[in-house]
Amino acid sequence: MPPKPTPDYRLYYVTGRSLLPPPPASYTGPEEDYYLAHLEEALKGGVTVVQVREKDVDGGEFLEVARRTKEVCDKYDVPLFINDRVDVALALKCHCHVGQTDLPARLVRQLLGPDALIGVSVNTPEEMRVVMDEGVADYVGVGPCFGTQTKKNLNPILGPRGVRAVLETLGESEVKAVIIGGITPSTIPNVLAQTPAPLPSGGYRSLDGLAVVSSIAASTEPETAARELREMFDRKPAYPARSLNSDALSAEQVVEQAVELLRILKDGEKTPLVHHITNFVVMNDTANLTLAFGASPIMSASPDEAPHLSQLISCLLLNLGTITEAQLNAQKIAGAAANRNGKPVVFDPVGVGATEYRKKSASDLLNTCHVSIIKGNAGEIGALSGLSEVKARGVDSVGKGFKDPATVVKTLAAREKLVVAMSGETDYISDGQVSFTIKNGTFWQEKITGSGCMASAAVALFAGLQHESGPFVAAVAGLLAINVAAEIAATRPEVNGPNTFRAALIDACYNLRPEDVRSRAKLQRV
Ligand code: 3NM
Ligand code: MG
Repeated sequence: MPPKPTPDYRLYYVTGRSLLPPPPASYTGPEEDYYLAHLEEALKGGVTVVQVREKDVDGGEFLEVARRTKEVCDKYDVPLFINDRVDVALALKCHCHVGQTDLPARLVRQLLGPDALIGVSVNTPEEMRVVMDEGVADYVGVGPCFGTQTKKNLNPILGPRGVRAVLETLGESEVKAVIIGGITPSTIPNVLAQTPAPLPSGGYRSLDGLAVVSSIAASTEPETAARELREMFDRKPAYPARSLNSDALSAEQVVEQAVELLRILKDGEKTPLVHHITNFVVMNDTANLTLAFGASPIMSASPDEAPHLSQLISCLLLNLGTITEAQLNAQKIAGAAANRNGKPVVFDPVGVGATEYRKKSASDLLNTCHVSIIKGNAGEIGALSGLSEVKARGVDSVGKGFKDPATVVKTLAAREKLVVAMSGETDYISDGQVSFTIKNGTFWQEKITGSGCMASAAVALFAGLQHESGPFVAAVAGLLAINVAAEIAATRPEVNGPNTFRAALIDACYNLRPEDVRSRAKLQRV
């Protein structure tokens, strides 16, 4: 065997002969060889690694398929792995991939020697830890990320955030990692946005490649399919998801940018259309508030119109307040469509700490779509962070808050690669690099229901401006606007209880001037 290569794992094609389409009219060779022609097209399109995976054939046929596959791969100088069958790998001097229930990697290494590449499937951080301790594998296949029809006896589905937990364990190890299970052009953007794991050093551990079966095997145009997958992987976004232009930005500069966003709204230069899929408690207030600021609300919870709507809207707001299975489904469809159409998604995980069901729903949602801004109270942000310092009661958080709130929001923002805004007496906002506080607002906001949801609606409409200043400034602008409006409303002579305050708040949003925000903003960098 030649010395061990250092492959490029960017596009890892696992073959699946049973998924091949019928040969096209232009193909004139023997039907049983169409597999090889199809493979060659995929290699032309940019496949960088191949694995022969044959689950239902005897050794003789496996050997023959693998031998002919190797001839094609050699022509393109692409390494070939044999799934499971160490004997076939040995006979053909190929590399080998084993699952958790196949021969142990250590034995495979003994059999194949030091120059073979060995890959192992992992499904959990614990399995990842074992692979690292053994020190035998060159790469791991992490999955299944999503549900797939391609494999029987599938392990639990990880979602991109479960894959990220495995990458976190992998850390700065030299073992490479590819993701597998339901990887298609529509899932890749989310996978690339969600999987990189923050490292203690400040960087990120990202995937080394995408592994697919059906996205190539079932394609009638394997070259085009492979090219698209490769291009999508190569275009992977930078981390953290950019928000601030410079981390030297001062509070004064951020306030000026927020003031400018409010001016754009108030001058009617832009009228963002915000799609709310929200709870029935706050729906009327948040719709009125959106309108009062100069934006337009659309309150649709229909999964059927969400894909079409997502072409028209400026921002999608998802709120967990009175979530049901049907609404969660609509939110997932709308979220994925918003990602595809490049529309920002704002998520308010209302009451996520209160029940297991809400926790699972939030996790489901964050695994299905990439969110730009999470806006929650201390209990909600704590629950998403996996902390129990602040408890939730119903949808309210109880207790004094975190010892170090700025670090909690910053850590969550860095992990999820988005902007986190935590509302409370003091608001905390972070993009994962820097954190700011806002100390505006009035005690009346705690006396009405849905003031947190109203703050999220404000954040969403500013995010809907899709201004070049980015999601961090949008989150700050939304929170400043609602809190300054609330302060002004509290000074109104007619306010003598929660209900008059609620009405005065909508009026104050309607009458809010950019200079009110400039003169009253209490924004600080922490
Ligand atoms: N291994 P598709 S999932 C071969 O989780 C395989 O280890 C998996 O097929 C794992 O790209 C899988 O068609 C099938 O979804 C992936
Ligand atoms: Mg196996």
